Amino acid sequence: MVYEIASIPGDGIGPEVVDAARPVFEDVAERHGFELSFTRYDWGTERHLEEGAMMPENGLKELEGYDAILLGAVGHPDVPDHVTLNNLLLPIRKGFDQSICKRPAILFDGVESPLEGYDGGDIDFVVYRENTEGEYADMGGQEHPGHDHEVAVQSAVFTRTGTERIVRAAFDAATEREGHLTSITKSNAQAHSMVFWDQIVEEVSEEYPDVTVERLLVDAASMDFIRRPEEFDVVVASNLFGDILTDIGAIITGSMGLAPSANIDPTRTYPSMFEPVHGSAPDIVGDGVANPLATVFSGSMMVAHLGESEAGEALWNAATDQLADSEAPRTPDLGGSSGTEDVVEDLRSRL
Ligand code: GGG
Repeated sequence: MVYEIASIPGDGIGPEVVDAARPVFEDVAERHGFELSFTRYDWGTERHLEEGAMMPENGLKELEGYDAILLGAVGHPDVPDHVTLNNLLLPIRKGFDQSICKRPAILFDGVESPLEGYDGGDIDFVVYRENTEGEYADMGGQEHPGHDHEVAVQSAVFTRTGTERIVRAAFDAATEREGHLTSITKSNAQAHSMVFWDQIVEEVSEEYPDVTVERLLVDAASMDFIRRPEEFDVVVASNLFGDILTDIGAIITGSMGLAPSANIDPTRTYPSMFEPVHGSAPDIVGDGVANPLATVFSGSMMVAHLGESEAGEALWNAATDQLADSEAPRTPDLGGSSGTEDVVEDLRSRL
């Protein structure tokens, strides 16, 4: 079996981690009797600076036939972030109906949390982030530039379909994990969209009598991710809240360099996309020290999504074994002094 993967390394450290992780993925595929065939697309801000667009006009059409997409990072100091996000990452998520964003936050054995008293295994939750609407809806506008009455409007969009879809996915995950669900809103202040969200959680919960539901406001949740992270299991949140909370999830579990994510089209009509949670990290570009493990964990989720669950597990275990080994190479974000390639070489020996 050959799986066709579109690789979009993107900006900054994106190419460093995606290109470094690729041989690890190819190795694991070979050992498990399938092939991953990567086609590289040099889309991103360099292209935007040279040609005026992050990707070609027919970019989505080009990607449509792939089995999956592996993305690195977007962002460049010379290009406003709303340009990079709205012209590559978000069109792919929205165009391919990748409505479910799954982001695990796990404190692995051998990794130190900045939170005192937490050891490997103590933190293990997953955030289900709504991924195609909410506060990321491209609706709004600006008027009267340069006048005192200049105005900007940005609307958030919550559809019943979109909200039910993410809430149901989170309930399914809680059922599978035999765990509980925390739903995050700001429904004390946002009396339309977030009260609607609460109402849908309430309705869907009736289909899942075995799942206990906790409701938290996003401000309280931000504190509780720090104060009692071990108590979370499956967390469901809107697009913006999910984005913010998963950065907290990444940092309390040791490093942004370890946090993976999967942008899933649950209908499998389109390719799903896998990407590290971290951005382009301009401060370390070219130093050869970017942590490739978030990309490796994302690749593990990709391979499992393709139906190769044993290979996905093998990748995940190689990375967690490495983290648990105090003699293994570590990049500076984890307190080590090794480079990206050292980590990859060691990882390949563990497959
Ligand atoms: N790894 C993808 C990346 O560069 N993400 C940066 C970012 O700002 N993402 C925002 C989001 O996930 O909504």
